[in-house]
Amino acid sequence: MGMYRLYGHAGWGSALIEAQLVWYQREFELVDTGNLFKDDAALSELRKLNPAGQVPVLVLPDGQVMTESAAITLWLAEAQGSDDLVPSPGAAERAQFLRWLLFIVANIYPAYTYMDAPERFVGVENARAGFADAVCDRAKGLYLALSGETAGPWFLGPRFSAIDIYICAMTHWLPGRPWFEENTPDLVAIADAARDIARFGDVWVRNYPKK
Ligand SMILES: N[C@@H](CCC(=O)N[C@@H](CS)C(=O)NCC(=O)O)C(=O)O
Repeated sequence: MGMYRLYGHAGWGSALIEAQLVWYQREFELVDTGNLFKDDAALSELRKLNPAGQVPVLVLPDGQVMTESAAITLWLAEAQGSDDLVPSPGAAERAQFLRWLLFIVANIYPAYTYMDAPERFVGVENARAGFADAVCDRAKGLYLALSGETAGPWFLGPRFSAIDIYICAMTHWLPGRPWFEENTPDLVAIADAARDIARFGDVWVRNYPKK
């Protein structure tokens, strides 16, 4: 089998896919895009692969380009013939897995597009901070909803899944670890436990040196 090529940046959404490739013990080349918010040339270059100008981008061994972390998550499980991270069709956890995976990428994840770079969306300079705060409040509400659905010890119950990988990565992002600790301790517990899984090697430390 050929090699995967993952475009990303330490700590960003590429960590979601990096963790899965490591889990599946697949060889991959990591291409650092740099900071897409600061480097316009890097952003234009990445847009040739992903029109949204975002990571993760995964080039498959046959040269096809894949984007969208949830699509990649589902595809990798199929390609591996594994239900380790994605409950198979017919599994009891399948419906809730799909529901909350899509909830995360369709509802929570876009908040970062807006709050990470409010200047792209709000022309009036002194309205930007308020806009970013409002988007962050929306994300907080959605994280609280996610937290309310946590079965424990993992999101879906006794069974680890890719949703726990999302929770691990995203609890290192805004609104910041202190907020997650105070408001969604169950998500933080999942993140800490995921970081301790030896099979992930140094993925978490590489992307998030500090909890
Ligand atoms: N829907 C996408 C979202 C990806 C995304 O928002 N990636 C962020 C990094 S965490 C990004 O590349 N942002 C750069 C930008 O928006 O310019 C997915 O699930 O893969």
